[in-house]
Amino acid sequence: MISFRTALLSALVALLVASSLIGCTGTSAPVDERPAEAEKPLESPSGPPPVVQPEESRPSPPPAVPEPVRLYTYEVVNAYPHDDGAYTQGLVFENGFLYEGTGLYGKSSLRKVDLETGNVLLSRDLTADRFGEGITVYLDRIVQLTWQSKVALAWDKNSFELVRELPYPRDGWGITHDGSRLIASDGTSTLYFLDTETLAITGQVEVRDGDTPVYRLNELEFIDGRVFANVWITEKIAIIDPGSGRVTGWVDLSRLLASRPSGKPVDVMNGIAYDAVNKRLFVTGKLWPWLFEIKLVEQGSGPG
Ligand SMILES: [Ca+2]
Repeated sequence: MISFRTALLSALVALLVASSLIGCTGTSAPVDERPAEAEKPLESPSGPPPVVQPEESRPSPPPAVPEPVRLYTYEVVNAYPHDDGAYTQGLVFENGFLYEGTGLYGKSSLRKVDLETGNVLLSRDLTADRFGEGITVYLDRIVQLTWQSKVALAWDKNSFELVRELPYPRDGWGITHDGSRLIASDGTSTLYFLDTETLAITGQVEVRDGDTPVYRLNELEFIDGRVFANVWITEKIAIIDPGSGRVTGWVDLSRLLASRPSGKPVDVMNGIAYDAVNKRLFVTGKLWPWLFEIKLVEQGSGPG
């Protein structure tokens, strides 16, 4: 009897021991209940500062909604005579005068023009093998691009003497400046930022309206932090954020010249100038008989 009870106890003990062993080695060990911190890798002393919250606990930022593209039409404030033989490729207003660069082989020039009368006060012709393009006035120099001669011209602003020629290894279309950099177009969707002395490229940006590149950027004007660009061969001006290349607005200048027909053949709209002192915006075109002062009128906005 005793030996039977002993055997029964031994069996029970063995059963308990076995059960205990299964509990210790079972696959149901509560791994998932470990504190979350135990899962984190140790942060190195040079890791992120402790004030940075984990991504999961930060409030969600609002979804990025692109700023809508503003759409403008115009009002004509003034119309001034413009030489209808001037194939306008560059236009600038400074200190009461217009500066204009004209194109075509054998007809290209640099001009200083009286706004009110359109009279040419001073001019220099380019050699017949050079097709003049955009101009910008920077300090005491006027920089004038040529279309495909791979050279840019630096003129003295006051005497119109040619100071020097600079290599320019791209097509020249439009040029302006933002106070510290020249900004140029070459007929593509790219704006190039150039050193003011050497014209070497210091940066560039692709111009896009939403996701769509905007090609054929032509005459340029820097106005209040934005680059205004004629888009060849349209009657539209793109307003561009030079930091991102994003088009922030469009100006539709349809029917501008039709309001004052001349009966003579004209070419496309080209030429934007800005009187920063009196906040006057001027536009004209190639062979246009008029130069217009316009005011932008916001019409609404389109998708960003
Ligand atoms: Ca201009």
